[in-house]
Amino acid sequence: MSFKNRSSLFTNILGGLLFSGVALHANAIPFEVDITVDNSYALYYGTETQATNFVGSDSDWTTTESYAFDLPTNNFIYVVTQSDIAVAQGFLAQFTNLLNNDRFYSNDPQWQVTATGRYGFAPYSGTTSDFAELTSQLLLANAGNNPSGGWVATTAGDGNGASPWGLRPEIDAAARWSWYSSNGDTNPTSPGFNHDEYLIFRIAVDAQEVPEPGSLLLMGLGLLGLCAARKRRA
Ligand SMILES: [Ca+2]
Ligand SMILES: [Ca+2]
Ligand SMILES: [Ca+2]
Repeated sequence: MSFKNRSSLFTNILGGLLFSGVALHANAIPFEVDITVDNSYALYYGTETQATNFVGSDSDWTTTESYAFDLPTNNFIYVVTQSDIAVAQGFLAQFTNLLNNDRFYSNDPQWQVTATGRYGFAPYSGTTSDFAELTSQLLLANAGNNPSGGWVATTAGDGNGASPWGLRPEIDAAARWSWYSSNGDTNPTSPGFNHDEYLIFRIAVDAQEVPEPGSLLLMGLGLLGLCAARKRRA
């Protein structure tokens, strides 16, 4: 390959990196979610003030569901949960950013939770009335006007593998079952108890999760430098 062709090759690589970097930065992050909840959940995402998308739901803690979706940057992931108020309850999940394989769990300290006090009214179907229910509860939580006094820290319980659930094999052993504690219980995942359910967990995923155009530019310049160095040696 002549230097001229090699130069244009690296110019194309640089252009491709810059183009993809800008495009990714502007749009969304592809996520894979592996999740189960004792006893039931629905997964949504949206803005800070509105649920906009329903991803899925389930009511069997023995099965782990897997979902893939593109999360618009600066959106929130919302997990609605409710238990049967018997034996134990918990939220166990892992979230993988498919751009860079970064992974966080249901016990990540950046999660927040809010308690609605609306046991039996969890929006589990993604219907129009469910979006209205969830959005109205987001607004109450944002105003601090609900049983938990707004958004508070989650409380991590036992790790994946603990009794009574045993290991959920599709989820890393590092993940922990988490819940909201309404009564000071330092491990609210047992015994069965209504901690002002239903609950809403949320986490913000900001643009810093996405490779920055600046770092891609540096990578591209590095490739050009490598090309120039090779030419000098030849
Ligand atoms: Ca399940
Ligand atoms: Ca239970
Ligand atoms: Ca306990």
